[in-house]
Amino acid sequence: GESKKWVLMVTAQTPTNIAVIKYWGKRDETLILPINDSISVTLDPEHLCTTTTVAVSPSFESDRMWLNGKEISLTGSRYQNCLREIRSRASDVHDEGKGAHIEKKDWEKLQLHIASYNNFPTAAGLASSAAGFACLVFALAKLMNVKEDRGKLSTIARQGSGSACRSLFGGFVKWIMGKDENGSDSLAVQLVDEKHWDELVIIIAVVSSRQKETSSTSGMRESVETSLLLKHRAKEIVPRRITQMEEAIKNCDFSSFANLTCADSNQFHAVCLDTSPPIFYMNNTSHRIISCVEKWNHSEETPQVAYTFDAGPNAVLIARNRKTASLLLQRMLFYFPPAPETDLNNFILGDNS
Ligand code: 2P0
Repeated sequence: GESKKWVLMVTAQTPTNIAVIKYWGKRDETLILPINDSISVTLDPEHLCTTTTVAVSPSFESDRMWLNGKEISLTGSRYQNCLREIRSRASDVHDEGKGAHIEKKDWEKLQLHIASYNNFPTAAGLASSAAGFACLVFALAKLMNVKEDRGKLSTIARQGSGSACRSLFGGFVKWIMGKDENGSDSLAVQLVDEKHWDELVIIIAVVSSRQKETSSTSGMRESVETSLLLKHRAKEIVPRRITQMEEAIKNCDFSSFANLTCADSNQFHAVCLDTSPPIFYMNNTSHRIISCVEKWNHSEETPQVAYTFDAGPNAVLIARNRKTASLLLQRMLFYFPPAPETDLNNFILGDNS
């Protein structure tokens, strides 16, 4: 096309996901291939999501990206790998209204502008990179008329951030570690959709919205290098847990689901302690939340709430139903009364350290 006036745009919204069987450790750092399968639940799109707009125009001079309104560099290999993989699968796009006619080969030369927003704190252990790369890859695939299924797109999102591959699907999702050296079979599959187990209520207790000290990427590298517990976990523990978790999810068996989720979170943090030097993601408040939930669960006939913690101190609490969720909130507010002058968008627990 001669006209430099047109701009084509696509906007997508992608929720983050929370692992109930954790991914921790890579066997290939460039392709981002994990040492074990993992299972996650994708949150509702209204909460904890990324919104990304991707635009293409002949008037753009270079690929550029803004994250939460601030320009960031796209030179990192993770962005470059995602952009290259998507561009190589682009198809013709014709927009008569705008006079835009893009042929497959044009996509190599056309430059992109990308604007992305998180509606939650970045890098506070709330998996912003998961929603971010999933959304970026999904939006670019739409813009460039990429004709691949979501499983294939998940292998591209994976190269941006491992956990991102799981955010391409709703409901419960498994990231299969795969066997190939090139990563083609390391992809996400949906186990059940979001309607399958809709009584569950997920509450995120923001213990601290500060940035974490050890990034997941370097943390898991150090664990792979130094933790014997991680080797044992990946080989002997996780495979069985994956099978049991799939069964629990299929049967909506909350008791089994909660036991597996809590045990796997605790083992992940034990691996962090087993790393040299040790990594501390949870703080005192996190530990108090665990005690509180454990006491409650043991005082009932069957578990009421599951907890899980990622690479940060914030608690993800999964209640078996709405009634339990309301009791859980009451308990949390009693034991951790909100400090004055807190950000009312978040539910911030007492000890804001
Ligand atoms: C997970 N986490 O399964 C685990 C549990 C944190 C604890 O995936 O290096 O940001 O980009 O692949 O995906 C966080 O790690 O790391 C993560 P990279 P990622 O959700």
